[in-house]
Amino acid sequence: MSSRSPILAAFLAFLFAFSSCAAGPAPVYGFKVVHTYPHSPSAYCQGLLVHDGKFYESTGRYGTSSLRRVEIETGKVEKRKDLPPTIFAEGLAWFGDELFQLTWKSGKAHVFDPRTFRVTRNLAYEGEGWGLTTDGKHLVMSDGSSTITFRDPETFEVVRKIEVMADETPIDQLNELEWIDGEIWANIWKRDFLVRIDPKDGKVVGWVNLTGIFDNSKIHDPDAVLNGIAYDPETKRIFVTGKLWPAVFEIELTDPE
Ligand SMILES: [Ca+2]
Repeated sequence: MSSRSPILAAFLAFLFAFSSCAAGPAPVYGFKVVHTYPHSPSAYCQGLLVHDGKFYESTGRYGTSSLRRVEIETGKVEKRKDLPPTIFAEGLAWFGDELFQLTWKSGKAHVFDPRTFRVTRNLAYEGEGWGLTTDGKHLVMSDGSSTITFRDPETFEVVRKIEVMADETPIDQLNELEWIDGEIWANIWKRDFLVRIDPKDGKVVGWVNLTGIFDNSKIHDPDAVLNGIAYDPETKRIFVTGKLWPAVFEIELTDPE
């Protein structure tokens, strides 16, 4: 019995509660794995994206934080920049010709040249940094709460905020993010579900139940949880992984349960 079962049971009960709401619950999609690719088991994934057929990954924790470019098919780390041990790296987004990497509690985003991995500038923000993605116009950031913040990529100033709500309930602990076909998809810390969010108003429009995609009980680390979503708009492939997981899964959704 894995230690996360009680959490999962509570979350399923929470989802079930919505099914009795008059407004009707958001659909809960299933999944099938169409490909499994290797992933470095020492990569504590905090951010994952696809650009030009490669993964770009941000890994976290103090002492193991890095920025990586990874070959999708082999998991080979083609380029890597290790960050100082005082930095706990978080979400990652590609915007324009730059890579933006959050830090957890340093209040600072590093901006990298994606070719050299050199830091070209730093941006400041208040509060914690968790997940990051882009809608093509702004950077879209989570901070562990139920709020998602849209920011100007030039200045990092807040443009607008949404609160993620499933009917009347705020969904917090929003973690890694990905923009997929006009929606924001988010990991929720220590949950096996992805939440699909309408970026206009924060309304939850769906869930993806990834229960059973990987048995993380073999990794003796309570933080080795599902985290990391990447979408390749060119091939319409969706990838998910976890912190310290040895695999990245390419998934397709199946009809709602
Ligand atoms: Ca992502």
